[in-house]
Amino acid sequence: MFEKILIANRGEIALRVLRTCKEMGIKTVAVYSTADRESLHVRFADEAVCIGPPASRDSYLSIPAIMAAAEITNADAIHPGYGFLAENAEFADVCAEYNVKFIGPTAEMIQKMGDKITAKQSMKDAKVPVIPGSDGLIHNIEEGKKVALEIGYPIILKATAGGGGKGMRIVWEEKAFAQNWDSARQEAKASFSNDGIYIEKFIEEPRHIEIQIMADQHGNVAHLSERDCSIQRRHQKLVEESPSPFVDDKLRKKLGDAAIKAAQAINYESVGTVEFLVDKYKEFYFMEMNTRIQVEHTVTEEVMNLDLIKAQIEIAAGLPISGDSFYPENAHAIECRINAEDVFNDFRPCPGRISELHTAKGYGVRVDTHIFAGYSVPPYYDSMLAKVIVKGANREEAIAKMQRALDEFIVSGIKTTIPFHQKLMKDEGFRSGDFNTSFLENFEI
Ligand code: MV4
Repeated sequence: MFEKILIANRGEIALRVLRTCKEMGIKTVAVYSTADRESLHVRFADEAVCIGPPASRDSYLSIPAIMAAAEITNADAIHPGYGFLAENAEFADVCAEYNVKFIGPTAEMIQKMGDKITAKQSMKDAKVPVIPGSDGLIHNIEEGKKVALEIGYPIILKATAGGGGKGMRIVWEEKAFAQNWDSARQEAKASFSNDGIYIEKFIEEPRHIEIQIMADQHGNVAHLSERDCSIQRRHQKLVEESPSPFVDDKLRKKLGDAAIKAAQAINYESVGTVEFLVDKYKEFYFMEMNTRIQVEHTVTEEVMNLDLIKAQIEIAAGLPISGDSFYPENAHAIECRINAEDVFNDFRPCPGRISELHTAKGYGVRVDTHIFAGYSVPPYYDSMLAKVIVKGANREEAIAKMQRALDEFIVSGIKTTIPFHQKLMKDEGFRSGDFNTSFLENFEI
């Protein structure tokens, strides 16, 4: 097992990783920017190294700064958390070069899944269902229109380097093709320095359902059931739950088998997530694979009764997973993301000082957060402050528990997304479980 892990992240996930390291008897190194000097991950770690000024590119995204911190502290592994360098193949490569274990998959696996066309082709070869579309990149408008006509409108243009909706355009009819082509390419080029575009049939009002998997270095792959992440706003997830109200045992088995096939196809190692779009007929399609631990891993932890960070560290150390079948508890977990945002003003970020704090507590409630009374939310990073995760015997009980948890979660001094979640938990559409990724487009807070 590792002796000392450097945590190349900040905020709640740095704390989350640190806690498991402590429980496993592993020493920890925190890294921090000058904006995060007073953070809890710095206070609770065995050692802490300042890696630069507030801007991410000069600190949490600086590979030289982080490798220097690993070197001077003699860390034998690095946990990247999520965001920042978690899916940076070059970083994984540099770690390998320095003989520091990157706690995640290899650079090659990250690269394969990071390029969407390569990923899609690997899945097609492995007989995982993919969305009908172009065979690779589209080179010009003429070729694009031809492919679109064959598939049938509406179609969607996607950036091969994409993710998170950037460089994505829906095209409803041929006469709108050229204009959308130009804007998709421009956005892709500006965002990823890669203007490669491909075409897919546009799946209308799908659910976003993802399968958590884990795969060890010995060829064992297991899936850990699904999360429904359909409640999103502008590609930012706000609520996740497990099980999905839409997934029955038959669909769960099919999704699980497909996710395992996906991981096996690339000899995947580590924890990971296979994302699917599921249409109203319960047909499902591979969308992308995340090669990191995700924000919403906690809902899976609650229903599976399993520490996913511990599993990730054990896998990285070469330990085998304990079997190939894991079953969820007869329970329902929901997570609400509490962000420092003004929900009445277009979810505008609202950094500032937290003057008073009372987090939710009690039976079946878990709060993962790095904030405390007197903490100042810096303006430089992601606005997520806390995750409220509840577990109940069924969905109705979980919603009731979330409502009472949100009611006793008090943050003064800054605006948060709590009022949004309170409204959502009362909404008949949400409560019915009959929603899709378009749900929040017509939701008035
Ligand atoms: C799609 C789609 C419909 N049809 N692809 C959004 C982000 C990127 N990962 C892929 N996305 C989508 N791809 C086809 N062929 C709809 C979306 C989509 C979406 C997907 C998951 C969750 C929320 C979404 C919101 C808008 C669009």
